[in-house]
Amino acid sequence: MKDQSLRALFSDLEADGELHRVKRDVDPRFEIASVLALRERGPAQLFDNVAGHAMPVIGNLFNSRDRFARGLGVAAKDLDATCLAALRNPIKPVLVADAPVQQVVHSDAIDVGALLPVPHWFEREGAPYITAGVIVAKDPETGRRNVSIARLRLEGGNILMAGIARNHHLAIIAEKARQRGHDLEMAVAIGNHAAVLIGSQMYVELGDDEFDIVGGLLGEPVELVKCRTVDLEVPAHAEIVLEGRLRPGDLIEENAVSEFPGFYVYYGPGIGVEIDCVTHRSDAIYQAIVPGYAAEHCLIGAVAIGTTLTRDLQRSIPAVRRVFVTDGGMGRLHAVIVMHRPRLGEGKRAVLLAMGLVNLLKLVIVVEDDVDPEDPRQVEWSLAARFRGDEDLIVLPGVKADRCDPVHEDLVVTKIGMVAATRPGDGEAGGRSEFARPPKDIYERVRRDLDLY
Ligand SMILES: Cc1cc2nc3c(=O)[nH]c(=O)nc-3n(C[C@H](O)[C@H](O)[C@H](O)COP(=O)(O)O)c2cc1C
Ligand SMILES: [Mn+2]
Repeated sequence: MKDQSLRALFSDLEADGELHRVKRDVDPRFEIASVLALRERGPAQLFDNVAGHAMPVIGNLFNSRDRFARGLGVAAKDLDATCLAALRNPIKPVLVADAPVQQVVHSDAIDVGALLPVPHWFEREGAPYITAGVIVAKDPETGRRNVSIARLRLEGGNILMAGIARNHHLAIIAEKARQRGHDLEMAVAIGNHAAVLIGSQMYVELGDDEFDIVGGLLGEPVELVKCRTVDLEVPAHAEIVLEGRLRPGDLIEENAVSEFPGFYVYYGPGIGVEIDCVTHRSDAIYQAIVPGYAAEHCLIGAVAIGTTLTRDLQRSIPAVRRVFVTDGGMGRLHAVIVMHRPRLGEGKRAVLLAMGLVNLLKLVIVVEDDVDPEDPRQVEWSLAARFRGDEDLIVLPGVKADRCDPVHEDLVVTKIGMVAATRPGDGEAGGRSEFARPPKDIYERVRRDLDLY
């Protein structure tokens, strides 16, 4: 078995200067948020001295594709392939009896804010938010497990508020419980291996267990342990677990909360949560993910959306090589589809399919597979070189938008597709798009021996 903990990565990162230890005293009230925001794309930050708490905080851990790949133990260039393989070859979890995450158990007079160093992020948010909590629950109708992340705001003592988008499986399951007139048992795992975080974000069907994808990512079953007070199982190697109940009949007004575009939004009430038990490692580390428009928050979703779309598009359009969801598009709203010699009109078909499958997408650009979608300069080159505004642009006004879209009106938005692809005959000798290069034999010889120059 691999080390399935978050800390598995630390010594590796530290050796490469990618883990910075913040020794100075920091206030969880806005100060951790400020340091993490200012070092958004830098090394992971381990705060050893958080005012009022013995427990350290780790932040900015998975803020790049390279860091995520390291977390999964693969090369950065293999990150997408690893995710695709996991979607195709899920592995069921196993139960273990002994779990580091249950080394310490608190089961009475729970005060979540006293036990955990939860950061207060942004000025107009009402209270601190748990942002890296992986929530496990079971569908009351089918008994099938669901695993996903949703923000949890501290309401004082053992009460939290969960902010869950209505179309997410967790919200659907909570609604089923409400209709049956009871609460929904839930457990929140904090401080998770990269595989658990990415697995929790994969677009699978209601009823599909995200822990099976986690196993696929790990290449072995994820080890779970039975919770102490609820009929659920959680990753045995997590740092911290909260056990309790979602109370769908008990709504709590949220007011301002940050969203991935970087703005405050006002969604109305969230669902009340009661926590009955907290377990953690004896030397637990609290994981925090900066919410809002921050690299890590955007990236986790981007990897999952990009790889599930790659799988889905390839089913109908084999010319699709990859779907890449961009950073500037907040890891949610903009995508680049890479295609190999798309036939006439096939790029537009891919755009429509991607937008149909993922409600969030509103700008989709098609490029050919000589372009690296991770390099915005190459994508722009491709638009400058291959895109004809009159023929290759799709403008679709009045399409259903995601509620997170910053410019929707009445939940509809204009969606844009741009196809920057070559046409039959492009690239031919003597034509207008023949690449200018030195003779191939000389170029290849120099490429082979470049280190000698
Ligand atoms: C760091 C992070 C924070 C997130 N916060 C929320 C949130 O507050 N509310 C929400 O509905 N989704 C949130 N998500 C997105 C969901 O976890 C994601 O869409 C998931 O696939 C939903 O799964 P489900 O449909 O199985 O419930 C967050 C994702 C990440 C990576
Ligand atoms: Mn799900």
